Amino acid sequence: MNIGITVYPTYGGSGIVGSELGRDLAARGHNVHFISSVLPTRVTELGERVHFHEVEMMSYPLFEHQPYDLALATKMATVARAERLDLLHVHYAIPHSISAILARESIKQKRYVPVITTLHGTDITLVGADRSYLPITRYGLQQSDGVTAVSKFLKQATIETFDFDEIEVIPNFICSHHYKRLEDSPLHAELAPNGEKLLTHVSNFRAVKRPIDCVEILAKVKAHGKNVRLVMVGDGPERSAVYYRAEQLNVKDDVSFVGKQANIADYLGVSDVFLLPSELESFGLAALEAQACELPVIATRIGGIPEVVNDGETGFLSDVGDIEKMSEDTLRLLNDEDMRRAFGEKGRDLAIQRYNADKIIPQYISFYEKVLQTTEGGESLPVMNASGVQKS
Ligand code: GMT
Repeated sequence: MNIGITVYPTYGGSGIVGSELGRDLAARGHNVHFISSVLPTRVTELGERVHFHEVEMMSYPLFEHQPYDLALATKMATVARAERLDLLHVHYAIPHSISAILARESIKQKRYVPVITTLHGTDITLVGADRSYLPITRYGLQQSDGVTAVSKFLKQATIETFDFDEIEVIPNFICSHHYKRLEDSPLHAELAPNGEKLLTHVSNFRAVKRPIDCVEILAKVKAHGKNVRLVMVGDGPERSAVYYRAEQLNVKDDVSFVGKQANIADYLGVSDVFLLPSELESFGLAALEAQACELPVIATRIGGIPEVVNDGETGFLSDVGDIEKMSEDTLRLLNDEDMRRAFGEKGRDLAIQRYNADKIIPQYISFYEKVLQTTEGGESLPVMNASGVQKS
């Protein structure tokens, strides 16, 4: 298949999922065309089957804000025709599904290019549910040729907010070869020079992730005399507030802010406990990546997290903001190495059994096939099997 993929290229889990999906589809023999403002961060190599089309923005004095959505729609339409795309798969509803629908409509006299929208989280729960975006988000859902959501929670949230239920749940995924425990990595000695245990948090430091709670937990754990450091991976709007709180709590020197990292698995692989105290998480890709690296997860019991983390088996779940319990649970794990390891092993087993790429990518391919079969023009297109071989 020739597949157009659009993601937010620099920020967040939806971009990671869309990029890794594209890379995996290319490895299975499909042609993937990324269409976005810059090359998505996880797309490190272009090649025979992985292409990038930059959205070009014209600046004009009359435009108070440049109309990215329209420029994206134009690029999608141009690429769809030039590369004979079979479908456009967009990640995050706003504005990507609207741009894709516009692109589809603008060229449908020539050929019909179906639009598949994958819902990731705040596109439904925060942005889409806001009154200013709700009607256009509903329109995007209704007009897409297929809609997927990354968790059962998100599907239910979409039904409740938008009264729209034609949604296939296809969860986030990991590559089990890439995410694993790393014994003897030099990074461990760098982050824990005095043999400290490492608590790690990975996010884009938005308020919804509550990264300040991580330093609160660190301070409480340290107050119990634990030799521990906190590794904060990522960057975003809350970073300076986190730093400030660490100073106030007198734990600033026990925190490593390592910024955005291309290879998160390097950090997860050398850590001991993962912290995800989010206010809302439709799935919790970071928790899945941590579990794949044998890290027990301390997280909140919200959104799709209970679908990913088994409370009392692969981590511990708490109410949002319950720093006391999250600190106690972290201490339980740090005080009991056998428990920490057992949780880690179970977490990796769960990640591989339920969420390995080998299981999830074929679900996307089957979904594409289903959409192509039910949309105009789909019958004449070659359909590949999961290995990239054309079906007869
Ligand atoms: O919805 C968002 O906040 C954006 C998105 C992102 O780009 O970071 O995150 C969501 O998508 C991830 C990948 O599907 C999920 O694993 C995250 O749980 C989800 N974030 C939230 O729901 C806050």
